Amino acid sequence: MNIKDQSPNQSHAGFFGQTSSLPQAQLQGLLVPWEPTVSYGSGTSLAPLKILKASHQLDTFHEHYGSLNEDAFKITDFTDLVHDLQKRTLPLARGVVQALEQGAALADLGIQSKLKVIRKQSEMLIQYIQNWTEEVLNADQIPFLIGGDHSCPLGLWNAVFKKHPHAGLLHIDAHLDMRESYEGFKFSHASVMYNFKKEFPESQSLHLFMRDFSEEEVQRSQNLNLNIFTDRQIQNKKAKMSWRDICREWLEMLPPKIHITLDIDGMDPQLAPGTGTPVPGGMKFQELKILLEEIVATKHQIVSFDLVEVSGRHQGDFDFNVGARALFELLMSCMASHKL
Ligand SMILES: [Mn+2]
Repeated sequence: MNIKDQSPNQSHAGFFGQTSSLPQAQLQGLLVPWEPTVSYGSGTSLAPLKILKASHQLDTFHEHYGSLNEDAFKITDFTDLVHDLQKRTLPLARGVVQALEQGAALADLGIQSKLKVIRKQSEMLIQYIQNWTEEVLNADQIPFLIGGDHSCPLGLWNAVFKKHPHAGLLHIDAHLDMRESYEGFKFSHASVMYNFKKEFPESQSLHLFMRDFSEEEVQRSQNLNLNIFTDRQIQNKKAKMSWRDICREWLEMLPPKIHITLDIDGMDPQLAPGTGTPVPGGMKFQELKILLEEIVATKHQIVSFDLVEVSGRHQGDFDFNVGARALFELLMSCMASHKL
């Protein structure tokens, strides 16, 4: 008899009711509640622990993959370190944004000195995450990250693509994140893809459900050979083809090893109303599940993944419920792609 079939999870339990985890677990996750430069809404720094709480409500039996193997994953909390770094960046970032909104110039010395401190703190965090990821990869384990905003996973990507230079990046998002900087922030969530492509210009990448971007971002993307499918293009495709066939077509464009970065605002905002920069349109939850299933079915391997921008600015915990379910799908398909 399955105990969890009859009683709720204990409140202090880990993700998905995990009561203990093995240090040598095959999948190693990191909670990074970082949002140093958040632009519109705020609250994604609360996400990791709220997703954790919401994950207790899930049934860990998956219709397609079977039961979650609790011994196969371990999640490390980076909250203390992140909060230490963020204590300095948040007031400075607010100061910069307020000054810019009041018409100050970006070149203003006061603004530049604040930006310099924020950049330093961001670089420290990126380096920490990169070091952690390298350790995980050196132990032949599989890293994943729960943000936080979209600037969080850059250190993880750096380590993963150094280890797997021929991996592909699957990017689900409403935004291209190809700004050179945003509001002066070099390591902004809106610049993460630009920073990545600068480091790994040859990497193959697929960008799905894009629907909010600037002309400069599009031009920059064309120069760097990004495979972009906008929400509009996807809706047109869906009128002619089954979703599974569309997924198969995309997966043929990607190498065998894949990193997945899921910005929750790539999904339909009805699923994530509290995210920082919601945009109408986007991916249905069932479409995410099928895409992940097809990754496994076509024998691609998920070498790492991240889930970012989950937030609940308004009320209730629906955003975190969806976040926990998206995390569950990512975990299960990642494990299945490694036959765990
Ligand atoms: Mn986004």
